[in-house]
Amino acid sequence: MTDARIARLHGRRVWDSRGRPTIEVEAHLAGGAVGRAIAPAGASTGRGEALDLRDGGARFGGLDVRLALNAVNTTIAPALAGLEATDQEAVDRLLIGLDGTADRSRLGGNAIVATSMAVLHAAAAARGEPLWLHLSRGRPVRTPLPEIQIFGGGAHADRRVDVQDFMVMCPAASSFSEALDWTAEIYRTAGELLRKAGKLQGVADEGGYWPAFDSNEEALETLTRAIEAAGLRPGTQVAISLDVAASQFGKSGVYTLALDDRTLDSGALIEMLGSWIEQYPILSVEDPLAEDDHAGHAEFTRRYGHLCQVIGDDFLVTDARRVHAAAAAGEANAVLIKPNQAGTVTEALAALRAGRQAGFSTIVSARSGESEDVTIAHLSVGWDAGQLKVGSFSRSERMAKWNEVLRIEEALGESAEFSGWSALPFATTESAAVRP
Ligand code: 2PG
Ligand code: MG
Repeated sequence: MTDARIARLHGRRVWDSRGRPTIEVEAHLAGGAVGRAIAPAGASTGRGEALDLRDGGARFGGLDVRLALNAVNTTIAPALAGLEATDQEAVDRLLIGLDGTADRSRLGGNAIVATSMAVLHAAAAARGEPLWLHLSRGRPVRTPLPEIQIFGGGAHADRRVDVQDFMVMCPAASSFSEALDWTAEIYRTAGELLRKAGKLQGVADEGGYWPAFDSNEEALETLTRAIEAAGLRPGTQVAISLDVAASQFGKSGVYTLALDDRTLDSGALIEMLGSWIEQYPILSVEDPLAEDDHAGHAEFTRRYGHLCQVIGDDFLVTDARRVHAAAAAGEANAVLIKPNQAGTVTEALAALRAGRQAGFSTIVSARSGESEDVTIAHLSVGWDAGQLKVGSFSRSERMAKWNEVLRIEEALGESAEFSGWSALPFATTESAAVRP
């Protein structure tokens, strides 16, 4: 291993997949190793997330990042100089202390996460290892089950449909690459169905089709038909995964579905989602209720947690303490892991470990604002998360992550084990088969 002490950090402003400014950090180590990472950005954010610091004012719609960039180059860089890049916990502890706020609003969650991930990359480079291998520390790993968006909605498609993500998972595929093959056919077929119906309006923020559906349920019907038209069996081979992102259309137990022209209380929303679970091959539901609706989450998990994965995203914000609390209260059975929600790599790993300890499934996830950065592809394998959610099957900021996992799968060679059904411990092919 070359000398892994941090010699120099450099922050620069780059642009994300929405054409908005973001932070890239380069970490240069004493022995010559270099690591680089770019901060992603959410659109449907949870209240408990690390703050994405933006300048405000008129420039770029208030989204410029000069304050956060300045924090990297003038506050963070000198403070980290001389630290061992391989001691990620010490680096992240220092970053957290340097910021000193609960929501990372002084230096900016974007400045902090880009630095934390850049140091991680540099440490792997100093060891001469690919990042996934550096993270696995010799433990066995699996390639993740991908959750891939086919239709976009919610905050990512100007609320064209209320539900944010209509995704597919291919747990019966024999490998990660086969799961992508199947998804490619479904994505293409879904596009054809929409085009023929005159309902295709381009693609949403994460590359899924921006659909002109007349109801939320029409998306589920169309997706099920697309799976069949692609020659695959809904339920036994390919399952549907939803990100309801309910905080976007509900709070204090009142939910307004604009497309369906309905206002529901928690109980009625649970009923509606439950009827979808009974009618369609849904094996995963993210944020079924709003982030403030603990009782709703508990009720939904009690009723449907044996049939599907109940993921906390905005609800758990990649926070180990919230994961422990939700597990104790039976409010979820899976946790989304977003490094920029937690703030640092160490905190994201702590949330993943908390989930694993509680028997939750774990899903490493991208944000709606992304870039060519592929760190999360490596985290999903190196941490053996079991699942990876990146958005759709188009647009290069999404494909970069899928393609990176293909490279990792190839590097793993014969020993590459695909997580497949093992990522969904509650589901058996039999339990999925009883549904249409
Ligand atoms: C989510 C993410 C990614 P955003 O809600 O899971 O789909 O969206 O990055 O906008 O929070
Ligand atoms: Mg979400």
